[in-house]
Amino acid sequence: MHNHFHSNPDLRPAGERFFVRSEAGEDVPLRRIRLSDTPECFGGGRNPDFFMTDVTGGYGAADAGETVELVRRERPEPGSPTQLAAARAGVVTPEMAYAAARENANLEGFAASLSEPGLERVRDRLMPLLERVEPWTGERVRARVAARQAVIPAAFTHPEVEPTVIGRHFATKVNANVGTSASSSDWREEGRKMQEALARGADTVMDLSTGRCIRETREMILRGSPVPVGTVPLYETLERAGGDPLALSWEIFRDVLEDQARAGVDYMTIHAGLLLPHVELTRSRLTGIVSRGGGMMARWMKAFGRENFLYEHFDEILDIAAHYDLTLSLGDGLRSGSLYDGNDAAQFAELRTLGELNRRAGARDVQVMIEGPGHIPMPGVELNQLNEREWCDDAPFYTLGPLVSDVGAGYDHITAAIGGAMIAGAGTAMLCYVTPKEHLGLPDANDVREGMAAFRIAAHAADIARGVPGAILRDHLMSMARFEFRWPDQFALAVDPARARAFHDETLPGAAAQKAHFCSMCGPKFCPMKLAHELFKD
Ligand code: IRN
Ligand code: FE2
Repeated sequence: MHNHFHSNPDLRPAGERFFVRSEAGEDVPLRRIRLSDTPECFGGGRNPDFFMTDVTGGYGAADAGETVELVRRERPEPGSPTQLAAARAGVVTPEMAYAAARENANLEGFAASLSEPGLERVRDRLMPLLERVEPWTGERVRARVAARQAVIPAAFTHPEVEPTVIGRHFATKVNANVGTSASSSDWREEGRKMQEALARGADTVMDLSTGRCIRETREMILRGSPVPVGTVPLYETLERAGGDPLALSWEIFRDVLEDQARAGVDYMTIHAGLLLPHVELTRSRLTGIVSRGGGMMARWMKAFGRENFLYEHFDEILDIAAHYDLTLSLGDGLRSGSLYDGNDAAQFAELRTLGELNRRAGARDVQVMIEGPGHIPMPGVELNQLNEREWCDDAPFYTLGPLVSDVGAGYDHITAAIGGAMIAGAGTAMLCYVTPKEHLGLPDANDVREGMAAFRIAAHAADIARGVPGAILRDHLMSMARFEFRWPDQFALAVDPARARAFHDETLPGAAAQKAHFCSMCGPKFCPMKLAHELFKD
């Protein structure tokens, strides 16, 4: 099968493509945003270039309508040492070097740009922020991977992948889910959603297809995604079992696992921590089991009175994971689906089991992330991160929100981004986005855009809380642009530049408005920023 991905100028992030060289000699894409000069009336002077991670692969560089084929890089043979095995042996892999260069994106070139002439005013303000910063190196990434505090999901079978590192010491990552359901009509639409997610900065994508054409959809996403791709293999297992949870079996699951790993999937959600005794704990819940994978496993276990076959065969799962360097994302089949059920006995019993499975995976050099909730009232959010760190030995935590209220229907990207910002501020490594369609229907491309914006904001707020080097620079540059009425710079630095520009131009269109010292919120006479400039004039 051949895929044709066309680049779309509407889906191009701000700035221009810029490459840095990793320690291993690979070109790592960043985006460079050039800012305009400060107007003379505000003292004049230049402004530094700003750099950002670029996850758009071939799409971000190609001309409009051009067909894009992703770069395919050399990958180690299946059976080679995993990233974890290499890290433990003291080897800095090209993937670690690549990921380090990406983590330095905000800082790359910034100091150099700041030291150019004409930047004195900006330099006085921002240089102190760069003084204590220690850039990432391949070696520093290696140490975190070896300590199992970070993972680099990059299967040996996925040549298109541009490696990234996930862990609480690094910038908070955001995953976007795409994929068909039985009620969606066109699986090719998922390719468009993937591009939308990348344009808005998705660090990984998961293909959660459950509808027809599961394999075609996955193949399209794998060959078109420059970021790590995740799946939930239980979904295809159910499809192969004819849609009947009672027909699920270890044998079918194992075949799906092999097939998906061979196809290039970088990480997989494995619902192995939900045990038979845990199922009983959900009887008194308000919303039972809301995980799709968890729900089918529980149905199978209860019907046969048998233990979870993913738990029973976990060692065999580890064999396959070690062979392909498949990162396991240990699933939270018992995450809470309502505030009422938040942090209950079932949820935490499963989390303790995930800790045990994490240790077993570590003994086999298999990389692990731990999945987390769910719906949790605000005062209970942080406890999840604290328990995870203690019970799962500081393995990267990957959460779905959590949603801090159950009444957000139509706006659940907001309830989830609130909890996401809180938990990532406390150390969660990756947030699974939630779209406005959550609980209501399958998201379309516009929902992907909204969900990504909400979660990029949550992740960024958390990065500032965690003191991720350079994260706050973008805010300071934005504020300078705002105070100096540099409208195009404000658009370029915004989370969704096209949205910012469109909203501004809606009421004040035209070239003159791009320089006006006010917007339509207050008008020319009432703008407080304009007045503030006059405050210290004499
Ligand atoms: C993330 C954290 N907890 C759950 N997730 C995501 O939810 C997971 O990565 C995957 O995208 C989806 C799995 O859902 P079920 O099968 O557990 O509902
Ligand atoms: Fe929910």
